[in-house]
Parts: sequence; C-alpha cells; structure tokens
Amino acid sequence: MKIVDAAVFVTCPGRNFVTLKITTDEGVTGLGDATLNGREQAVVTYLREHVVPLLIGTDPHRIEDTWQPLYRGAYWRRGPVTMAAIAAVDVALWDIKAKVANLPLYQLLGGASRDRVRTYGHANGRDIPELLDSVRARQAEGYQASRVQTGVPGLEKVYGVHTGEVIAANATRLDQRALPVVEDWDTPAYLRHLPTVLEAVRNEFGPELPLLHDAHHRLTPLQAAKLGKDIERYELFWLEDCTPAENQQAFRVVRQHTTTPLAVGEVFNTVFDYQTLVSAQLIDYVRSAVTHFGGVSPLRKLFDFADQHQIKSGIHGPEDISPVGMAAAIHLDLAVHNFGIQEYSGHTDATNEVFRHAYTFTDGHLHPGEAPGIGVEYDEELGAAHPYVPAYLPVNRLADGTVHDW
Ligand code: CS2
Ligand code: MG
Repeated sequence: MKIVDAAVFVTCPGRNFVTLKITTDEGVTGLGDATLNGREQAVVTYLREHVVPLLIGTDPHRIEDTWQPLYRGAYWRRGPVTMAAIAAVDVALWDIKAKVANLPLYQLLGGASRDRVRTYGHANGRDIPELLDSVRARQAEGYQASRVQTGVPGLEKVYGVHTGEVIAANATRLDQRALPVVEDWDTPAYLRHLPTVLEAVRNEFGPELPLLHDAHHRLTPLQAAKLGKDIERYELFWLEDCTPAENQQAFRVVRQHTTTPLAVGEVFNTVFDYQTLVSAQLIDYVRSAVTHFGGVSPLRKLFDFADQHQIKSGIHGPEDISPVGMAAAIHLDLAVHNFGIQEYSGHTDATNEVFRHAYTFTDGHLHPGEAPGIGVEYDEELGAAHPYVPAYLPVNRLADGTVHDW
C-alpha cells in the first residue's frame, strides 16, 4: 500500500479547523487534526510545503517510521506548529491502519480498559448565580463533572466567561476575533474571589460533585501555592495550569504547600516538557491533546511514562480540538490504563455536519463507537462552504497595561 495524495482542508463552521486527509493507492483514506487555535495557517503551510511532499509514495503502515523522520528530520524539532503537523499525519496513518484491519482504533491500542469515557464540561458565569445556573445546565446535559470559571469583581472581560451562556454546541466562541481581543486581569482580586466562588458551588451542589478549575497560567508559583492551600477544603478534582509550566521547577514551590491536585500540559508538545513534572511527582494529571502532542503514538508513550508515577490522563478537549482530534482522544481514553478524565465541550451543529463522527456522548460519558478507524468522515463540500476566518486568541493586560499570560 502506498500514499498517493495528502490534502489539507481549512473550514470554519463556527471556528477554524485544519484537517489532513491522506489517500492510499487502494482508496483507503485517513484523517488527522492539525488545528492550532489562532495560528492555523502556519500549520497549513508547514504541512503543504514541508510534510506532504515527504509522504507521497511511502507505506502508510509504517507509522513510527514516518513519525521519526518527520520529528528528527526537521532538525528544528519540537514546537506547537511542527508537532500539530506531525500529529495530523500520525492520526491519519492510525486511521488508515485501523480501517484496513476493519477495527475501531482502540482495538489496535490494546482494546478497551473501561466501558466508557468520563468527561467534564465547562460551566461559567459572569457572577456566582450565573455560574450556578451553568453548572445546572451542564448537569441537565448529562455531565457528571464541571469545570467552574467566573468573572472577577471589577474586571470586564475574563478568561472562560462569556457574556451570557455560551454552549459550544450552538455558538461561535466569543474569544475569536480578526484581531486579539484585549482582556483584563487582576491577580489579587482573583485570589480573593475564587474561594468564595467554590464555597458557593459546594454549598449549592454538595461535596461529591467533581469540580475542576483552570487558572490558565496566570499566577506566580507562590500565588499558586497560596491558592492551592486556600481552596483545599473544596477538594477540587484538579487545579489546572496554576502557574506557567515552562519552568517545571516552579511546581516544587506549589507542591510543597498544597495537596490540591494539579493538572498541566495543554500547551506542551513533547514528553520533554513533562520530564521533571512527572519524574518528581509534581503534578497529578497530564493534559496534552493528541492534536498538539504529535499524535496518538507519542501521547500513548507519555501516558505510559506518567503511569509509572501514578499520574493520570486528562486530555485537553475544548471546541478548538476538532472532532477528528476528539475522536482520536476518545479511542486512547478507552484503551489506556491510567485514564483520568476527558475534557469535552462539544461542537456546533455546523461542525458536526462537516465532521460526521461515530463517537457518542451519553450521561456525561463518551464512547468512540465501533466504526473502523477513528470513526470520522469529513464532508469536503460542506467544509468548503465555511471558509477560513482569520481569528486570534485574546491578549491579557493588567490595569497598568502590562501584558499578562492569557
Ligand atoms: C482551556 C482551553 O479548555 C481549557 O482547559 O485552557 O479552552 C484554551 O483556552 C483553548 O484551548 C485555547 O485555544
Ligand atoms: Mg486549560
């Protein structure tokens, strides 16, 4: 079997997605997600100019022997653009291999280790009453765990909070604009406010509801340590991205002050980003997505490394991971031993029409389905009807104008 074509599609059914489609001489095709939110065209060009020419004529079954040359042969290895491009190839080749075997991908990854995949949804509100309504709305949709994010008194535009209830399945993300929206931030105000938010949620929903919170890289290590300690009594499932994690040593400060479980890694793209965090037991969940981490092949290796330290998976799954990337994640979630939880925001109706998928969401759990491959079909005609729309992620500034992590 040989690869005879590899096409890159960009579509925007509510938000931009980049999809790679590899075609073999026997007519079997495979899909990969190459979406890098806010930098999509960089990956499109990387694939079309530097990767596709290397794929034509090669054997699609040699997944590892395709991945390694793309990683090592680039010389300038790692990074979000490179690893998103490699991820798309890796997933497309796994899709082809599983289709040829006439098996759903999870069967090639060792088979099911559980019956279904537990998820968490996004609950958000400008204020506490709106947040409580949003948690109830997620529960009504079947979610049995919720990430909780609110506005901060005195701030106008805060991460994770949309004016009015934005349910990803039916609305364009408000954080996408032709130029970056400027959001505002005040760490002391946030640190004072979050414990009151969690107190209110626990009072309303009790101690059992798994709650997650994303600090989105905004705290210093000491601020993260203080917050982790201040909210211990609310027993979060995890506190995510509490401090920028490029400096892995920073988590030693956080870890020595709090037992709040820590999740990190959605912006990581190779195992080296985790080396100290995992080997020194500084975190509890690894967050990378198939799409940003070079594909199923390396993410599976990361989970095995994490498992040696009793660290679990928590694959990143907001709506800027396409249904292709989501499907690949769910197959991996079903198969790996050290599964933790899967983030799942759902997608717009228009997205689910472009990307017809076999995975299902029932009672807060996902299942990849039994379709051969990853179980996704891309409708090229419908996809073309939603042309690319330039869009950036927001930028964050403090009251004095200083740029801060978004
Ligand atoms: C967030 C993401 O879901 C999360 O945990 O960190 O929504 C993140 O803001 C986006 O993926 C950025 O594109
Ligand atoms: Mg996050």
